[in-house]
Amino acid sequence: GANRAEPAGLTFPRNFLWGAATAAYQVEGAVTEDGRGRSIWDTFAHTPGKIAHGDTGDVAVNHYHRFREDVTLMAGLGLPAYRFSVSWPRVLPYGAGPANSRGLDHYDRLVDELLAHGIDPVLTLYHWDLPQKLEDAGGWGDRDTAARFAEFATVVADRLGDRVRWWTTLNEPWCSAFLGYASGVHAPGRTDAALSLRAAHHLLLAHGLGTSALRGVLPGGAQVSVTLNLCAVFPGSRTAAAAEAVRRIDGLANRLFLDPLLRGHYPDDVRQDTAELTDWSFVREGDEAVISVPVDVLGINYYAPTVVDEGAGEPEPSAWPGCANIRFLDVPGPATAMGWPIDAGGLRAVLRRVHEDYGRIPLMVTENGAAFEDSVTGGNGDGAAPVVRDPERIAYLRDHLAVVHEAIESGIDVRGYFVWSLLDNFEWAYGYSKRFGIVHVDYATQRRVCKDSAYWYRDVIRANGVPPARTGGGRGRRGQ
Ligand code: GBH
Repeated sequence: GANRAEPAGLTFPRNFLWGAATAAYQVEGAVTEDGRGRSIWDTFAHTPGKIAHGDTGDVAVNHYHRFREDVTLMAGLGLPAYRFSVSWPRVLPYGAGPANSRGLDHYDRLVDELLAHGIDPVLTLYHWDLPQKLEDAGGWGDRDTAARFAEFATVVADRLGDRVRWWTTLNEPWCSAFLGYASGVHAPGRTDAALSLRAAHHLLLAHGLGTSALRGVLPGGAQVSVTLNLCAVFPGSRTAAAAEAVRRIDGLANRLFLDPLLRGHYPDDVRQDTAELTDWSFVREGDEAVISVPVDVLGINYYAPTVVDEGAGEPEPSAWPGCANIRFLDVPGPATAMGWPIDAGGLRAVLRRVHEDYGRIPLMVTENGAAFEDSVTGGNGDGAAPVVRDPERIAYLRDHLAVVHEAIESGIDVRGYFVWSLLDNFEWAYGYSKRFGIVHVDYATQRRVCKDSAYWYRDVIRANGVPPARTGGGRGRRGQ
């Protein structure tokens, strides 16, 4: 029996899916190889002034060529699942038209390599790299892009559906729509608030058409999902104006996506809030039925809480259409290298909220993690093994996993958890300046070094649970 003086670890359900995540443009590199077309991120990253230090994804961490080494690394960490995304312009270089079999071959090899190591592939179709040709034709502002996405989904499912069980249509359509078309800090860098709302609708339509297309191709048992970056929105004061700010931001960040997906209609208040920007005529009869086609799982990405109040809004162009009188407050206390406050309570709020307001849909935390200023010590031919001490990341992961555990205990159906990210990588507008990996990458040499957090996570997976604070996580020290 357990010694009662010993602090208890947290044990997760059998079959809980542990993994780590990446996305194509952030890790692959090899952007001109094997017939790959250009994506909006190639164009954007090569536009001066868009990315910190002028970084691009041209080489990234060369995962396109190093995937075998990286799968070996995953196997060494005992990862049961790997979440990755497919580059649309590798598969359909011009967004439509004939598929590029050499592009598909890459994912075929990756999937086989994962399966050969007992790792479950968890595939995202769209993690932000729209073929440039489709952007030239109007991008997500154009309704046809949704139909093109369904064709892309069909091509990939035809090729990989016999081996991949977990499918996600879109990663974070909020980011694609509002960072891509409203604030312009992401590709394609448009700054048109009305267009961003059209884009959000066409992304959701793409999800619906894509899900139906997948259902037509995939065998029974396939799990289809969409991943949202849900916002834990808290009021900055106890005023009615703060509550109103919460309603508005919650509307744009969460309900604009959750309601059509899970209830079959857009929220009336969000339509009204944005009525000066658009008449919403881009939503056609039947679209909401297309969007609300059932999914098996809802993916949730969570990093940090948001606190809002009335006040001067974000500088224009803002990612929040119609929110010129809403202020985003700085949250006191510890923060990551992104400046994002650390508060696992936000994850608790998000999981509870979806459970309470949207019913019994199974959930999966498809991204959670933190950037810190990590550095390697040793390993320079001096006989000492290279190490990366990242106790803050271990603490972050432990706190957030404790919340996931608590949620499950309280009856919320959370099926899995993926750390963002397996590897340090191209952090979008921040380039290579921010490191989210549990594995460190030296960009000059492409050498991978597991951070302490990677070993800690390995022990979590092995135990199917979080050890009590202060034990575990030693670099390779615990039994193999
Ligand atoms: C995820 O995006 C991405 O899926 C992943 O590719 C990325 O590398 C990772 O997280 C780390 O960033 O200040 O108004 O923009 C997370 C994107 C960032 C979106 C924080 C919401 C805060 C609101 N999120 N952002 S705002």
